[in-house]
Amino acid sequence: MAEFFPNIPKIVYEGQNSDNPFAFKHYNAEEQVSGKTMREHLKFAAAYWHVMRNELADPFGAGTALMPWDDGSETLNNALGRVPVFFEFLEKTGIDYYCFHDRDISPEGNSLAETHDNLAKVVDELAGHQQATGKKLLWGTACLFAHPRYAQGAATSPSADVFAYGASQVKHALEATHRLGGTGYVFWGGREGYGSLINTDMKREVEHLARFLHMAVDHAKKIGFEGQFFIEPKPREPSTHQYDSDAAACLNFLREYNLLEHFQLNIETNHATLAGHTMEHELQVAAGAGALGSIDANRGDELLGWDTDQFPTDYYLATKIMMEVLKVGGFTKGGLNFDAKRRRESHEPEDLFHAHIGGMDAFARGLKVADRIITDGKFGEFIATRYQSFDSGIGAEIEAGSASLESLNTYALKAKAPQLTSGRQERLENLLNDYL
Ligand code: XUL
Ligand code: CO
Repeated sequence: MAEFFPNIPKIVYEGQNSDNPFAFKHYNAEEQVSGKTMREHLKFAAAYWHVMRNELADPFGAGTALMPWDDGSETLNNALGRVPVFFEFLEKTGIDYYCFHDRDISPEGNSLAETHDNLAKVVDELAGHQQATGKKLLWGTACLFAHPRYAQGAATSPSADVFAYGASQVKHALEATHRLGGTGYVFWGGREGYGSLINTDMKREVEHLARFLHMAVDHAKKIGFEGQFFIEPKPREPSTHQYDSDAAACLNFLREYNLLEHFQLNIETNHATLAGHTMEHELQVAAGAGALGSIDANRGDELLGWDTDQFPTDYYLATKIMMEVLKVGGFTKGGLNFDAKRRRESHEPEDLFHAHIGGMDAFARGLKVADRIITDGKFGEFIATRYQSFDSGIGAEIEAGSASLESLNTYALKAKAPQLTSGRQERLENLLNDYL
């Protein structure tokens, strides 16, 4: 069998003292961390769009990525030829899962029917490689934002024909995900928003989006797809405002349109920061509604203000993320998808490996530290103590709903003036440093 990355060995764990750049320093797939292997905790996935399709162009210049296996054409043959390359990548990195958009894996045809046909053929090829390697699909999605027909949205387009076209694409992408045993299906509404309100009926567009998602839920039932639906929040880019702008907006939308029982959130770090939130904030908002489902792992750059999708190599970030994941009991149908791309300057195939090795090691380290922090219980105890006035007496009455303004007025008039207790933020920041 041809090797597409002949100079890259299978990446194995060598431990922290290794100076081999093609080895893991922290990710040891079979190592147990509180009752589960690292592989089971982390559920790493590679993004087909970044690994196989990202040419590393930016708004100022053409792509730089060297992809000797790719002839650059939008043909079915070229699409089929990428599949073994991707599976060699998964094998060598030891990444167990992957994610795709329909248009990453297969090209548009001359008609919609031909487009669907192309998809089915590549899905067959993927199924064969999954079978041979044991690799699994984490989630699939439909690309409803790249083609010019979706310039004004898909489910929120002012054109009903575009809506129908998008629906047709989702039908097939959902069936493809089902056929490949995907445990999830994602909606990221890249252009489901507006460029300007001057030409937009926002209320109508949001209602259309809800209709669209209900149709997907109904179709999943019909075909027996039991995977989890996810919405992936992002505030803007490419739209000026995206309706799924952050976790709170998504949850409100899902509740308003009776979709909450069918959806969880796929939270992406760089989207959180674009929304003006930390990743921990977005994860906690999702977790609070029982909707923390999956993660798109990456990071932004504080000096650039856009979705740079860099690889997550920051130990603090990975630790904070894994604390939230452990607190909800781990992933079920979701996982950690590297929705991350190399810099335009890192254009050689081996850079794909350095990038994923760094991300996997950061999350492995984050997992171990998060587990120690949670097991030690110091942060948990501090927070529990901080709120202990609600555990009994008047606080318990407030939480139980048995207090009123009247009863609290009577209480407050008799009670001593409230005393401030320190929040100890700096002390706790020092404590976090002790773990890292
Ligand atoms: C875009 C983004 C998408 C989604 C899938 O910012 O994150 O790649 O993850 O459509
Ligand atoms: Co993403």
